[in-house]
Amino acid sequence: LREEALRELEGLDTEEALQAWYAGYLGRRSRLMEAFAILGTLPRELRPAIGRKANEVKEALEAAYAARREALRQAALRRELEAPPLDVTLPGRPVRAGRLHPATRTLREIVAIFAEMGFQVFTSRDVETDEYNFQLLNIPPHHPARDMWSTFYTDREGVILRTHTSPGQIHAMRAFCPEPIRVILPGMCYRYEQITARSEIMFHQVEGLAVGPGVTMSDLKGTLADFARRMFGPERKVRFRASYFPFTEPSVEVDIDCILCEGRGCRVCKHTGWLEIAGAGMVHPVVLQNGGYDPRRFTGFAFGMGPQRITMLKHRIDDIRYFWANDLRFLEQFD
Ligand code: FA5
Repeated sequence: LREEALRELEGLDTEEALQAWYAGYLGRRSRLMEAFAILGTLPRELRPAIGRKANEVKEALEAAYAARREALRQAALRRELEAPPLDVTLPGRPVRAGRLHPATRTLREIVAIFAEMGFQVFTSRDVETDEYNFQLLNIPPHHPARDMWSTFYTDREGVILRTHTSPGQIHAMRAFCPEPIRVILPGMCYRYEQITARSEIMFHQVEGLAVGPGVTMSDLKGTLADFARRMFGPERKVRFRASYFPFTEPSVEVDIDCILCEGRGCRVCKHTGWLEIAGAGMVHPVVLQNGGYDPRRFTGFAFGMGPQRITMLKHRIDDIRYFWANDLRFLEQFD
């Protein structure tokens, strides 16, 4: 047994093989251990000699096992030391830099343009009350204009997700009153709508609000025309169409002329050649009053634009669903 075990041990060169060898020759079920187990059943006079012999074999195998194990460890160490050294001058793996989401980039661009015109950013909450989202904006319960905004309601009575950034107008007025105001309010809005290539259930809006003595409709037109030219280039035409919002009077919708050029040909986008970018108007006297201002002394203008649609126009994106789809093939195009 001893000869056989030692011969086998000589040829082993991995840790796993060594373990298997140990279990086979020195483990609880090995032949050697069986010899110890049956020692008590042997005739009394044979026991000391056989016991001694078995112990000798056990000690010899254990010593050989330890020596072989140490030899293997030394060999592994030698191999490691002889291997070529790590070249610390090799170029490292490139770190993939992140980039801003196209929606964030447009928001920042819009904020920067309005900042140049003297507007500061005012932030307002996403989870609103019915009172701020509708009633204080001159839209009482059961007013038919509520149909313009399909609303996400919550379990809490009167608590909703804002359908537009306009409730921020009331928050801003109440924060600034009686001082004049020139703010923009960027933020996410939520509508329970059919998702299509042009409409999402969540999208950004940038609200604008200016309140002061003698603010007029021409201030509104000048501000938005100037914005459009800074954002889309000096040749861009801006069109104001009469419209209706309960919180502005008069109300308008703002379009810019829209020409798409691809390859050799240019075409007007949509059929009319105009693309709507915002709703706007003069702040309704009731809304001014709800914000704390005396409508006989103060007037104001407000607008609400959709930066996703503006980004689509600027980068010729034909489907709004790309924005929140987290598809890197889309996102990586905006460097
Ligand atoms: C409003 O939400 C008014 N609060 C805007 C306003 C503010 C008018 C201040 C007067 C004074 P409207 O529902 O039209 O209006 O939305 C404004 C803009 O938000 C739209 O022009 C569009 O660009 C964007 N928008 C509206 N619905 C969606 C949608 N489902 N997906 C993406 N963008 C949208």
